Amino acid sequence: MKKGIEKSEETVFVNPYEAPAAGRGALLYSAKTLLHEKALITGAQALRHMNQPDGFDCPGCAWPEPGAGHVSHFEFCENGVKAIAAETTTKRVTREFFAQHTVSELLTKEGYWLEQQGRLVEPMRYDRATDKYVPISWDELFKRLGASLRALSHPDEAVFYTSGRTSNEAAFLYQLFGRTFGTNNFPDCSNMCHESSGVALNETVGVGKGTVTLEDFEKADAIFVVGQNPGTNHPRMLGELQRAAKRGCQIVVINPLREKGLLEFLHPQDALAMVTGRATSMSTLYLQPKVGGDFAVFTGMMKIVLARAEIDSSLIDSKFIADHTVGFDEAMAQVRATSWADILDQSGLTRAQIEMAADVYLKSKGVIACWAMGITQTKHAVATIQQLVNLMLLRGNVGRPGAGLCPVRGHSNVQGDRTMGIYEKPAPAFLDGLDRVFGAEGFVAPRKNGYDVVEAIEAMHKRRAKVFIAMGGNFAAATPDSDVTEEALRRCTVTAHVTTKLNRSHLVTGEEAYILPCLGRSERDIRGGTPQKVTVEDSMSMVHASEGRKTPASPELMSEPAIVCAVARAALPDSKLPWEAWADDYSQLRDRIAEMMPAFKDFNERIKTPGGFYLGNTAAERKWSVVGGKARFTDAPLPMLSVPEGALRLMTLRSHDQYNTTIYGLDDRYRGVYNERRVIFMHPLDIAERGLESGSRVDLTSVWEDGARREAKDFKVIEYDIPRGCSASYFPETNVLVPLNAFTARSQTPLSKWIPVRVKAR
Ligand SMILES: Nc1nc2c(c(=O)[nH]1)N[C@H]1C(S)=C(S)[C@@H](COP(=O)(O)OP(=O)(O)OC[C@H]3O[C@@H](n4cnc5c(=O)[nH]c(N)nc54)[C@H](O)[C@@H]3O)O[C@H]1N2
Ligand SMILES: Nc1nc2c(c(=O)[nH]1)N[C@H]1C(S)=C(S)[C@@H](COP(=O)(O)OP(=O)(O)OC[C@H]3O[C@@H](n4cnc5c(=O)[nH]c(N)nc54)[C@H](O)[C@@H]3O)O[C@H]1N2
Ligand SMILES: [Mo]
Repeated sequence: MKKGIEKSEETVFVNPYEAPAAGRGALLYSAKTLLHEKALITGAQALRHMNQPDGFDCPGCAWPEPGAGHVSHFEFCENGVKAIAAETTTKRVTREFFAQHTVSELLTKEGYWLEQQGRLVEPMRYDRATDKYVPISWDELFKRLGASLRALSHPDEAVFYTSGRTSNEAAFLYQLFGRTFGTNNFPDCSNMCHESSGVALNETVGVGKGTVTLEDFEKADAIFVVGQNPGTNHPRMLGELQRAAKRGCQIVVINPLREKGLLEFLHPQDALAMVTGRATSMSTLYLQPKVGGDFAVFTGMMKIVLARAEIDSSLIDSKFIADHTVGFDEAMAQVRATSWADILDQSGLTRAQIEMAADVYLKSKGVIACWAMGITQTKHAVATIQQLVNLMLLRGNVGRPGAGLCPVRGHSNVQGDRTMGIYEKPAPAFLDGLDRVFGAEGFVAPRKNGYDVVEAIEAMHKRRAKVFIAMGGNFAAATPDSDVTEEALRRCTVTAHVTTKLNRSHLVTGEEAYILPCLGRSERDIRGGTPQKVTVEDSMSMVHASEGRKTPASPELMSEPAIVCAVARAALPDSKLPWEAWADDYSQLRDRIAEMMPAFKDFNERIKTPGGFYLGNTAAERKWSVVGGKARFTDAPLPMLSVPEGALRLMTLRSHDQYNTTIYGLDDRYRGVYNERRVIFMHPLDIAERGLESGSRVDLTSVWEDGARREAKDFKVIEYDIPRGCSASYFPETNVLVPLNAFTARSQTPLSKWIPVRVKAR
């Protein structure tokens, strides 16, 4: 925030970044990123194939690509470019590199530095005697890993983690292997991400996914963007919001921080706008509740809807409520019983502000509600999402054109991985399907639920789990309570990572540790003499093919599906499943998936359509797969949140230059932060109250009921337009502050957006 900001309760907002979001800045940064990665030629070539019908899927985020009929222009964003530059970099982590650095030495390096070293090129084994990674042949690696798995006294001693970039084919094979081995231990990044959305939506509308498609965005009269920063994290979504804003759709933002991308936007591919510099102003209304205050906001809005409906009963969709839902009376009794005093106290907003949001809601026929981590990682995330569902059901805003629920997913195939069975609590129907299709080959699915992320850490810490295998991701850096998590990994007998680039998790080794380097999305994958495709599913249930064209970073790299098949064969020498055939021809596997899941009927045929095919969504058709066959209103009371005296609510979020734990650069352009990451955004009065000033260096300690000391040192204070009592900082640096036992009720998602912290001058 600029100097001269008024230090009053009524903060005057000054834009930290003068130019509109995206625009020329985005183009300039894209070119700089490619140059920095020394990937200008290869990266630029790869980009030509990204998100094109015969190309590969952008590994950035899960926002859909424009579907069939729309795929004409070059649809990419600055952060997609960064993801591709990172993958197509010409830098390499060679055996010489590992010979020069001990693992202990590499552990002292920042994640940013590790990422900068380039692509991993050959399989490696950790040699404890020299504390170095040394080369190992693929054959020997699979043999050892297989033997370690077979040596376990129970299959549940193995943990199979998945990050969300993994393709449908690799994910399906991975879960089939794990379940053939005998366990449902499939923790995944979803456990830390949209798990709360899955739980909340499954219970209320019977499907754990969003109910809208891109077409609904073209028809909506209002879009609510709650707890989400699309300017950085889903830049292509800004295009949808811009088109919507231009045709008069109302955009309401609910976010404690003023996020640049949600205020105004310049499309980098809009030539006229680029020349004139004329941005689309995005939001009709920008509300800044306290961190964790959303439940109160939705409750207040519902109180207003109910009050107005007493005068004009057409304001609620009584027919929809009667025909399609249960629980309306109880839920509304709860809303009526909640006092305005509590709503205003918990939200930190005025009644007039909540009234404005309710006005937009009531005047709009079709409303879409979008949300992401600003809700899912808060203390009462599941109940809060369900309160939003209540609000939407009141006016029948689920299951009709231009309206619906839109949890905006993170990783590009995180939704597909779940569809493919990467889930520690698989639905019995899914397991029955596996038994039906693979039973003849001796497969029997284990029925006991497995570990999620938090439980997996606990199990490894207590040595109940011993072999940890990761399909991508950066488990050590992405999870809470970093010190505890790292100790848990170190107590394993084996840690093994299928990965493209070096990260901290590879350095936090079990007794034995392996690096299994794999192909990235943009790279050509030839198996059995034929180029192979994989498939992914986006945030709106569109499944499409992805085929890399680039020469692989090294001839030694294996594809993720082939690696899984090889590990499976090594661990299960007697398995009758055709691992070798699947490794060489993914279409044979797709035929089996089609046989198992009706939504994937004619799978191989349908991925030939540009843009792919829609999996369908029961809630979008107003078919409710909930017990009783109706959508459910829920009646949770308003949670009364507070933090100890003097503490601030800390939310940990992403800068513009990072992809989760991968740090591409040190700037957060839209928030006006350059060349540093250890910052904490605070309200001017909270700064003054602590005798600090803008630029002061501080240490952060979290306050949690277990009384353990958790500290993150040396952060710079930045004045920001954020409500009193709230603060923000980047992850993964602040993950040391998130206690392992601090998670959301029912979804067990770590409270990355709800950490009470004390801020002290150094
Ligand atoms: N470039 C880039 N793209 C990404 C990622 C990335 O790291 N970089 N990560 C990917 C992944 S895995 C995911 S899950 C998504 C994440 O996408 P987002 O959910 O947008 O990610 P965050 O940076 O965590 O931002 C959360 C937003 O929630 C707000 N917020 C925090 N607490 C609250 C609250 O209590 N209430 C409300 N209403 N708002 C709150 C914050 O101010 C912030 O604007 O992005 C995906 N895309
Ligand atoms: N405090 C705090 N913690 C958080 C969050 C937060 O907001 N705050 N957000 C949470 C969320 S939403 C998520 S999704 C998780 C993310 O958790 P993860 O998914 O575990 O972490 P990433 O940083 O996305 O993983 C990056 C690594 O994936 C590997 N990789 C990249 N591309 C490929 C590929 O094509 N194949 C393979 N095999 N590997 C690849 C690279 O080694 C890279 O270093 O973090 C969570 N942690
Ligand atoms: Mo995520």
